[in-house]
Amino acid sequence: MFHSKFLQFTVASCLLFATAGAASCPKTPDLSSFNSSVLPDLFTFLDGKTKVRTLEDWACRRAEMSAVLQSDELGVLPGRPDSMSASFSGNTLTINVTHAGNSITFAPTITFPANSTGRVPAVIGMGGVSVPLPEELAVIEFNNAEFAQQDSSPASRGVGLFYDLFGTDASAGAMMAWAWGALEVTPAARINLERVGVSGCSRNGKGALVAGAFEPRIALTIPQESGSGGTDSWRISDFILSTGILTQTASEIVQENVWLSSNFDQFANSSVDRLPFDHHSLGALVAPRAMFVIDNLGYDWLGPFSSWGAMIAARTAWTALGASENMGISQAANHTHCVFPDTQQPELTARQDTHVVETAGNYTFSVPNAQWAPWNVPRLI
Ligand code: MCU
Repeated sequence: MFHSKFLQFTVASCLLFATAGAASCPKTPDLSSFNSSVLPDLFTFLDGKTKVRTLEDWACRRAEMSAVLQSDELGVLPGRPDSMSASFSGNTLTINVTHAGNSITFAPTITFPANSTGRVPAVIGMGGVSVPLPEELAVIEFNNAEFAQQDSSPASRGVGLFYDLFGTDASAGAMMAWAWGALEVTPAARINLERVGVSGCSRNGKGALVAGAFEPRIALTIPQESGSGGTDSWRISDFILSTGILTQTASEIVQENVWLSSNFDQFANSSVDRLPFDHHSLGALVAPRAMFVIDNLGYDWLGPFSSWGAMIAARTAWTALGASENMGISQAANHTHCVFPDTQQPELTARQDTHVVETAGNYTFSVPNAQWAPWNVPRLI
């Protein structure tokens, strides 16, 4: 049953974190010799010495992480297009976008709740939604693969509507392209823009996380079984593989698909320790907005232990911001990939109701926080 707290976290209070006063932020140094075998400290700037102590510091640190994630891994998120128009007919929202002389049209479907009137909260389905949703929500089906193809690497590189608009040499990998497109959808009539969530599973769960991380208008992010390139840590996944458990790593993922910018290849093909971030940093960009991470313990390839380590580390951002109740992680026992199990329903419902879930399910690994995230968590005010 739907309760009003679902997606109640309004975006207005998050805008502080969306932009940082670059002038007063510590300068990011040359990072060409950066190397860290543990997850980089969320609360120390990349100059290696300046600590994050205040909310203003966090806005700067958040901007720093966003910048390096874009430059080294995901590619650049473009700004708003030159012009855009949208019309809604039947269940179809037709969006025309023009930028730098290029035009595209795409047409997500929006299913409104029966008999709904006025503005309603919505969830953007990144390639569809595979978690049960309260019936009071509208569902926006975003065809992410049309926006940026994800069939194979390198053939899918630069293919799709995003690249028709911004050029085939745009640095954005497919996930960043989806993040851009997903939010062009939300001006739709009758959507309550302060109550928009995003969800997707597996490869589309990776995309849901990136959209939630980079779009401050998203109030609730639900990455489901997103694995490597999603909620997993590059470093922890490499470690797991080194123990003989077949887990997807950075060096494999860049061969498989084009979810990431080609700028990432240099790190994936040498050492992920050179990355001045990991996916706890990506997760932390969502804070303090709501996030519910859903994992499946049944597939080593998806690295659920890596996800747990990264997301527990990411969660320190919510703790520092006094919003830990907005971030939950749930790992269920083995079940078919992307088939949401009944066992997680109470947690999802609780999440939807109150944003409070943190459950390890049948998890058997210990969480080596001290090893991977050896930092103190400040309380930022
Ligand atoms: C979990 O996401 C991916 C995974 O990264 C790929 O290696 C695998 O091939 O496909 C997964 C997926 O999207 O399954 C639907």
